[in-house]
Amino acid sequence: MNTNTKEQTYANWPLDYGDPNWFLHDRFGLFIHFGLYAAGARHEWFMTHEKIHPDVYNRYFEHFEPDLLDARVWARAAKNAGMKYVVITTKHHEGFALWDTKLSDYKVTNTPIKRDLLQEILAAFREEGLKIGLYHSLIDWHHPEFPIDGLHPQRDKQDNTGRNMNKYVDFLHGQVTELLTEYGQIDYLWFDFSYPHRDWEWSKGKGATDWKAAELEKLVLDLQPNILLNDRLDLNRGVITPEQYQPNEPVKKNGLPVIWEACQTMNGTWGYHRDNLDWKSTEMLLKMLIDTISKGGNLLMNVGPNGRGEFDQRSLDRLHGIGEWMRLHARSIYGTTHSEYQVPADCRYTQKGNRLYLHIYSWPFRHVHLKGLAGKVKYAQLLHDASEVYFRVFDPEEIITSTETKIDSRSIVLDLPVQKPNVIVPVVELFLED
Ligand code: JFZ
Repeated sequence: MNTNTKEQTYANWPLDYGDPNWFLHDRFGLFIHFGLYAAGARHEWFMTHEKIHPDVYNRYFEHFEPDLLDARVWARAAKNAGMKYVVITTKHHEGFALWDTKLSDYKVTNTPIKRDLLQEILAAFREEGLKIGLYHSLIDWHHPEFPIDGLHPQRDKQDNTGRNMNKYVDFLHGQVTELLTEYGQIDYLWFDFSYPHRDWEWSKGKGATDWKAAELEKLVLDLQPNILLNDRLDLNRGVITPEQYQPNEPVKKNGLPVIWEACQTMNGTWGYHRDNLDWKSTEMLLKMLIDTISKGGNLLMNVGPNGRGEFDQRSLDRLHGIGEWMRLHARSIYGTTHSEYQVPADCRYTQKGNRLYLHIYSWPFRHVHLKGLAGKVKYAQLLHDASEVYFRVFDPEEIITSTETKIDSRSIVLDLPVQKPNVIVPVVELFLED
């Protein structure tokens, strides 16, 4: 018998990729961008924004000493916010390694802090039961073999004499091998990023061929067969990663659903940015989380710790607010997904089997009409306090058709209190007939 007939469930998930079920269940992760750019404190791209030469950028290396970094505090903050996995930058475009790599001197153990911070961080998050993801930059603005292109800090030179991409690729594959052999089980690898379509005339953007991406992917799967991969290797597979925008509807490809994960900042930048004031409110961030799940995706929410190794108070406040909500509403998030029911205005549905969750973004005056649910709801309650919500079903014979009230015969109408409950986004849990 041919056992090899299993079909793909998701358009972007090859059968030889790891089992994504934990990821689809867990829904909510913490992204951490931490590197030398924390000290510059003005966006993780400032090395190239300001065209800084590695010799000058070295000052951040020489002064990198996040002495207050207690990874257990980070891990607890994530866990209390309801996050179930973490994705931490091992190396960003600046090229600095947050672990004790043997392939370069440009690493955390050669800075004043001297410690292998990656090891501490992974241990602490595992201790709190979170799954582990690594962000790894394909781009490297420090490595002397990495060919200069239009994104590179030294782009004004327009000269690649002495730079050999093959040598850089060996280094890239070598560092990935270290990360996947010396740091225990890695659940998710988040490569960043490919830009093959960019063209500056004197240079082109880099993509799958440049990274030897198919080879790299095979290496990763050989070393860690259960690992999940994102889509930024330019191989047209893996978790799709909308960045700093929310898809408008559930994401599909060739008629099949896809696995996707929005990544979002709290203030528009990924690395710590001292003077940036573009902070989203806790309410906006929470609504982004719910919105993502209602469209069948995951949310990876970023914190950029500061140069002392602490989460900024503004980030902590937001994580805390989300955590308060998650404590009471976790079951409308974990294991849920998009619902096919037509959602009323200013609301989002999530669904898990016969539990349907109505998230009310804008509190209405006493009634919400839910289409297509007549005869299908056994019981309804507010989720945060398990208080019953009355609802009425209208028999088609008894439809009220005065000019004021026209009720769709297939709808139910919820009776809500006038006062909005004291939670950021109230949720009505609807128990559907089996
Ligand atoms: C990338 C990184 O450059 C950024 O610093 C951060 O780590 C984010 C999560 O991922 O963001 C991108 C990716 C692609 C482009 C720009 C930013 N692009 O194609 O211009």
